[in-house]
Amino acid sequence: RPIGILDSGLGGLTVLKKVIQRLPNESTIFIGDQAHMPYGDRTVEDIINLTRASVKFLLTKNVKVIIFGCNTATAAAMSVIQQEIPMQIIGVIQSGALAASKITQTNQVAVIATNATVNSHSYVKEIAFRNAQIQVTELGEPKLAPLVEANPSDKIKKAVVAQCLAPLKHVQYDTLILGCTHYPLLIKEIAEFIGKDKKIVDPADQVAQYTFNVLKRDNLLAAKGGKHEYYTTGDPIKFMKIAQKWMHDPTLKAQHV
Ligand code: DGN
Repeated sequence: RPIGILDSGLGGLTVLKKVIQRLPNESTIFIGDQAHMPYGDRTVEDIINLTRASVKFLLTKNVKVIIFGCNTATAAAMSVIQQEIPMQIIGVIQSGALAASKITQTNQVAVIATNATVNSHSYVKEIAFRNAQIQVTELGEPKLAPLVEANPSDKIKKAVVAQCLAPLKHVQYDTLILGCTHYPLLIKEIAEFIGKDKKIVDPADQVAQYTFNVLKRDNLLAAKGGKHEYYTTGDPIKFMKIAQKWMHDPTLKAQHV
C-alpha cells in the first residue's frame, strides 16, 4: 500500500522528495489541490473542507498513512480530520518545531509561513512545548507560495523574496523555519537573502524520518519497488512542468482529478 501526501499545490513535492529519499522502497500517491490554491488566506472551515476532500481521495487509493505536506492544512485541519479517520496523519509543523528547537543556539527562531499558519500560532505553541526559553518570531507571507506556482524567472523570484523577507532584517534569529512547503522551492533565493550565518530548517527532513519511524513501528515498511503517482485538481501540464524538474524525473506524469 502506498503513502499518501497532500498539499494545496506544488509545495508538498518538497516533502515528497525527502520522503522518497528516506524511504526509496515506498510507493506514493501525491495530490495537489491547485484548483483551490492558495490556502493561506482562506478561513479555517474552508481549509478543513478542502483538506478533507483530498484525504477522501487518498483513501480511495488505499494509502497506509497520510502526510499533510502543507503547513496550512496541518495547522487548520489536522486535529479535526485525525478524529474522523482511523489512519495516522503525519503533519509538518511538529517536525519543523522539533528540528528548530534542536538547532537554535541563541534560542531565537524565526518562522515564515502563510497567514493562516501564522494566525494559528502553531509553531509558537509547538516550540514552547519543547523549550519555553525559545523566542519565536512569525512572519506571514501571502505572496511566496503563489510565486512558486507561477514559476517566474530567477530574477523575479529574487526580487519578490527580497521584498517579502525584508522585515526579517529587523528580527534577531539564528534559525529560520520554512513554515510553508512551497518555500524550499525558493531555497536558493531565501538562503542568499538571509546570509550564511543563519541556519534554515526544512521540516520535511524530520517528516521523512518520522514517517520511517511510524511505518517501522506499525510493521508497514515496503520491501521493494516504489512507484509514484501524481494528481492535481488543476492543470496537469502546468503541474508536470515544475514537478518533472523538481523531482528530477522527465517521465513524471500527472493526472487531473
Ligand atoms: N504549501 C502550503 C503550506 O505549507 O502552508 C500552503 C501554500 C498555500 O496554499 N498558500
